Amino acid sequence: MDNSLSWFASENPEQIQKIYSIINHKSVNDFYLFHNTISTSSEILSFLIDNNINSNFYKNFEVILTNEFPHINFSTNNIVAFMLLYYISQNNVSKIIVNIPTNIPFIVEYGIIIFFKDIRFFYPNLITELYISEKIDENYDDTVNYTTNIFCRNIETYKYYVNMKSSSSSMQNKYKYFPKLFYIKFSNTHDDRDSNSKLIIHKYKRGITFGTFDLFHFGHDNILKRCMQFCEHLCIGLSSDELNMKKGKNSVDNYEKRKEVIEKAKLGDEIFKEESLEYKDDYVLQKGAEILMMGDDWVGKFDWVSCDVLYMERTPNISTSMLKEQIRNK
Ligand code: C2G
Repeated sequence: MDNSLSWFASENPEQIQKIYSIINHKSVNDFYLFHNTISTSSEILSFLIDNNINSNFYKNFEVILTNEFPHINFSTNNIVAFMLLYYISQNNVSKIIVNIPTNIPFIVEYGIIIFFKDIRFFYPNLITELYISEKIDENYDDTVNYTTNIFCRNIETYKYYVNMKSSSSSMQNKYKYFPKLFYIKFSNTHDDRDSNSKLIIHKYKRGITFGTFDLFHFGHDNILKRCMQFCEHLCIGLSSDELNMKKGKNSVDNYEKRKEVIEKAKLGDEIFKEESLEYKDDYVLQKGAEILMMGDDWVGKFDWVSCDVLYMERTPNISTSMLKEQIRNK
């Protein structure tokens, strides 16, 4: 994640300065001019040369233009996107994070996300992430097709996108590549109290997750692997047989068996016994966890703990109860 470029984030002022200086390069004004006056790619090239625009830029444009990609519409925004693409190629950027805090001017909010399409075309593996507090303006709905991850800062927005995702198959492929969705609740224990400006830029050192993990299935495997992507050291609170009884979830496999399966699969770094749902914060503090991660069947339920909390989508079409049912019907 070290090459990540954080847009509007305060963590890496040097990178941000660099991007701003590219975008604010004086030639941007010239590009505005030619957007109105020039239409073909050869004219654009000669315009760039005539105006003695930084040769580094047009060298890069040349590659793009000689291939004559038909989908490119040379709007002002695309020219700025080219600059961004140039920056990405020169700096080996692997991820772009766009933060859309609330209460900032419309144009600044949305300026960058419309570039995601171009970025996806030239760098299909580059990760694009959006942090949002409310739903994206409908004019930019298309952006979801080119975003890898959406981090919602509140449950309402998260639920809005979950619904949109589940209905997207009936929307004539309008949203072909729907992003992965997260609800992130940043804790207020950080020095910086404005959660609007917080982003996940680096892996957390220590993370924690909880579960029964009975009749271990690929939904479990999937969530534990995703948890591991967010932290360097993952503690797994495996619910005790007694707690399962209390939850009315008598497990098929006992604690030792469930623990052994996770260990053998080499998922996580340590497993401990979860004795009560109410002790969440004690476990968080005991284990020094900076982030608690859960599937979204628990969305919003653990917002009260003293570390950041991340909820992610459950894997569809698989559950322990489904497997229990299948065993029963055999
Ligand atoms: N999970 C998932 N996809 C599935 C099934 C489960 O992502 N198809 C996730 C759940 O959201 C949860 C984790 O896998 O984060 C473990 O799920 P369970 O074993 O069902 O755990 P649960 O009984 O919900 O216990 O203190 C919290 C509890 O101990 C959680």
